[in-house]
Amino acid sequence: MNTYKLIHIFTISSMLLFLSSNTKAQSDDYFKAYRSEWLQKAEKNMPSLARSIQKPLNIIEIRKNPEAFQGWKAISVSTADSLFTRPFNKTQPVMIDFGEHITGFFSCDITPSAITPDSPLRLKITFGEVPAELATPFDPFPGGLNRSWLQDEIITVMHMPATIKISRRVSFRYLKIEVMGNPAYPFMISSMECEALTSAQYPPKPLPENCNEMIREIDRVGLHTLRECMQTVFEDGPKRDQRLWIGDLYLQAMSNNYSFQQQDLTRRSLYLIAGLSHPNGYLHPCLYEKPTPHADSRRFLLEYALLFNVTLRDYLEATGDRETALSLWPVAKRQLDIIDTYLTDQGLMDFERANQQWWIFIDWRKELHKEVSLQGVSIFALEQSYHLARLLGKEDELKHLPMLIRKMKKAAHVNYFDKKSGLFKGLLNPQISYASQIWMILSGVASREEAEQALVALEQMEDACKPGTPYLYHYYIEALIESGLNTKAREKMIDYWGGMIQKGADTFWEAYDPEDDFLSPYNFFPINSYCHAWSCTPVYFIRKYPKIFQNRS
Ligand code: RAM
Repeated sequence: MNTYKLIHIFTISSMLLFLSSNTKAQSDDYFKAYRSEWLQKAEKNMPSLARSIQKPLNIIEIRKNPEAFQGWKAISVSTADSLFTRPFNKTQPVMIDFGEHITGFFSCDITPSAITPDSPLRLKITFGEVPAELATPFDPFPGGLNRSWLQDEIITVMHMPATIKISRRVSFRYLKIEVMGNPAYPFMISSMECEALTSAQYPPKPLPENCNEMIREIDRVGLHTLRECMQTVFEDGPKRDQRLWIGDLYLQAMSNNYSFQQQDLTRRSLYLIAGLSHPNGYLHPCLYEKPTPHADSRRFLLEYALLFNVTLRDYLEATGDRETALSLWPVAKRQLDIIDTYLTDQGLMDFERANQQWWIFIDWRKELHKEVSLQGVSIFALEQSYHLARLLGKEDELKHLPMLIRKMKKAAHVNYFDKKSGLFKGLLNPQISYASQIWMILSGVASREEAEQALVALEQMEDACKPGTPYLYHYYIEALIESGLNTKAREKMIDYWGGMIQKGADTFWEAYDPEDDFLSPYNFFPINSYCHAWSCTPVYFIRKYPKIFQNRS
């Protein structure tokens, strides 16, 4: 059984236990007084979607190439127009490149040619964000998520001419059309288009001319990634899961602050999350908008609930919108009770108990041990929440926090810092991971000197547990900057996100390991999302730190 399924079953059962005990104690609705107002505000902040018509660019072949990302390369063979004037070749699939990643509704016109059609026409259309999705057989399906996320659609055309509209919203750059069965008549695909959607309205100012070429490319692809994920909420990925996740929102919102500044979208997302919280007041990690907004109540994710507070603080600083921040302050305050529940007298988070009752995510790397990260992310959230309280004049409500933060930092240092190696490691598992060092730095447990040493030492450790997603890599870059390792932050960004570009990315990916093109949290790489919200943050770094990222070298 793959890790995703295991996590899933495990979290559902422990969650049910946790929820039932919690709801019994708190049978009333914690936010009864506010809920409907929050949901109304979410509705009021619904952004409009900008629509544009995108046309196909080229007919392509997808050829095997061991040098190419996942072993497949798209090669243009002619312009797309040539498809529209000739009878469709029934034996060979046709593959088309739209030239860039698009999210929207696809349609095409089918016309008979010469002989009267004597039977329905059946076509299979497969949409792919990357070339390998069109070249890899989907069945038998080995993945850990539902196969239905894969974008292959079968359509039956009863009469011609006809306009075919694929009813599901698709997310793709490439598509493949195959004729199914054996129609005894020629036909033509006389046109095709995609109505592309995004709520990102105002493109940010371009980077200065003299900015390094690769950084400009990273910024362009990052903006495109973010733009595609900006729909009527911040989605995690327009192909999959098309959902609002708090952890993704945190990174999207901060990148949005430095780019599109579409603040109604952040406001809507924050209000939705609050309005759909569990009756016990804790936040569900993700939610769906359709048919009507509802939360995914199967799983709770500990650090995502806490990251709501950090997102709210960022939002307040970026917008000065005290009204929203004050309205949502009770939510932020409630999330801090999660930390209290698992805090030992010593000032450490009780990892084993928390890990039984919550999903602690940190990264998709399955070997990762998360004890130290949990302590770090909890301290980080407490600090940020206190900062939020100060901005709102609410610090009196959190009087105990400064002392608690000091205690937790001290406990972390005493228990997790290994003086000999200069690295942080857990009590339950001696694993050295990037995640542990990152969270000990971002929480301020490591001194500046220790932080710098730990990050440098990590690189010498071949067997350190490395990030498997741009999500954790974001925090890595943040930790490098925090430790004064600016040049390294820049180099690492160019290596990692530039690495995706060199492998052909025109939007950034959900999972990426430079050494393993097939890494998939779901046991089947075609179901990975290749335009994924949490990977857009170079947009934030490049614009927030122009001195580090916007020079020529
Ligand atoms: C996946 C999605 C999402 C992420 C969660 C934890 O299902 O990729 O982006 O936030 O995992």
